[in-house]
Amino acid sequence: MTDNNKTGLFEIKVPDVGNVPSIDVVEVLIKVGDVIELEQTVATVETDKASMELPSNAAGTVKEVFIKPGDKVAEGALIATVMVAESGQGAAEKPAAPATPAVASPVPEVAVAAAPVTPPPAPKAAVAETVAPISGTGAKAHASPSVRLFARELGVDIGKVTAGSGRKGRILKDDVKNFVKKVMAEGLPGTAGAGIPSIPAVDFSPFGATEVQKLSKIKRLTGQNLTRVWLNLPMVTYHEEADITDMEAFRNALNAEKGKDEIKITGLMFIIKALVAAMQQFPSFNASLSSDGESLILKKYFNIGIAVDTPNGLVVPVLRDVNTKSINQLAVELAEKSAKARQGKLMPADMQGGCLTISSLGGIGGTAFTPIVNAPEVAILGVTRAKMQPVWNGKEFIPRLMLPLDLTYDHRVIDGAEGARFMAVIKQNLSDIRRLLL
Ligand code: CAO
Repeated sequence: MTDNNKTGLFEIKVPDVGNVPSIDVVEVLIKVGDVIELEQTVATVETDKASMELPSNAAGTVKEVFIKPGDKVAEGALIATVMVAESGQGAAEKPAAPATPAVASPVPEVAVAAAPVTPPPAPKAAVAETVAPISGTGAKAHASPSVRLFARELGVDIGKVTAGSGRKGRILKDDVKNFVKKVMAEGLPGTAGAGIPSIPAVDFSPFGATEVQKLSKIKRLTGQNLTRVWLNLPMVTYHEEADITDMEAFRNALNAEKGKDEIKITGLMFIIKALVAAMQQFPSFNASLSSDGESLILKKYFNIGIAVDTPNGLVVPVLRDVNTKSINQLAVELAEKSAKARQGKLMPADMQGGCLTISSLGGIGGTAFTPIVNAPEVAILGVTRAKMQPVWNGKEFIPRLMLPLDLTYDHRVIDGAEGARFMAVIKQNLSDIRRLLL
């Protein structure tokens, strides 16, 4: 720093903001050659407790700028140098004393809306001017910390509010309010739900004849639910195979004992049992994420949803307290519920309270698929068709019946390793069903 009275090169430094080790530079509002005024905001910064505007303690021409957005700085770091003329517009009124950092006090803003440094002209932008297309970049938004805070409180991405009506296009509170009003009334331009671009309508008539078939109510509701889940959950699908040769032999033996009119046992009953035994070992699979995403709600009951294919679409009746029921009971109950489902006679209560869902396509075929979690459940087990395969036992290849399993889980709740361990337990349980007695 030079002369601390009227002229010379002045340094603007990061002030004492309360013994904070690292300060994030959010925005730099000056560039070399700018003529700035005393108290004009030169940068906005954020600490873990507050965001604040740093005012200039000198009026003059910016000579050099030493920080950029994204930098982490400490108290006392040099922000810029300003050349102050002896008199007139560029004269410094409050140069800092040379012995102390040449900074003016920051204006901490947490929840208070501070007035802008210079009074803004009356808002002039029409609402439409403040709404950027969805691809608009938020990084360069020009707004004070209080306005940014206000936008954050409303869940508004400040980058989508452009052409602010303040000085030099600065975004004001009114611009944020107008943006919210506009979005509430019309949605974001060119977007469908969740802010993603909609698929444009296509006229197929130039290509050939078409016929419009209305979707069933179940299909429409299922579609909405699946879309919601797809957009909200980060999902991973993990694939595994279980050797069910011995299980199948036992199942066939049991079915051979059954009378002509008795319900036969399918492999699905063992899969349900194997799944519940694994859920008892891994409580996070028998859980839902709280709506604020901060905690897990662990369930002490074991209800399993079974996806059933019906002429009207997919429905998921729930088998309750599966841990207390025998394989025969489950076979009878599923036969009843899937028959009701196919006749469209399931009541809402039949489909509520599930903890985890199984989607079995094994009766149809397949080698693998990626089912979608039935949120707020945290996972879904997919099953496709078992087939005989040569398996190496250390000495020779032997024919074994292998069942493909697919586990999709909500990665916010389940880690990859946990998912793999969970599947390993299901695999063990199915490969040796005596384990289900343990
Ligand atoms: N591998 C080989 N054969 C299998 C099998 C598998 N994984 N799963 C079932 N089978 C066999 C059964 O043993 C049965 O054989 P038999 O006729 O010789 O006894 C036959 O396939 C038909 O079984 P099923 O489908 O009637 O009975 P299930 O208990 O296995 O399944 C139900 C019941 C309700 C789940 C099933 O009928 C169904 O609707 N599945 C479709 C689910 C669906 O659409 N999921 C997709 C949802 S999108 O995520």
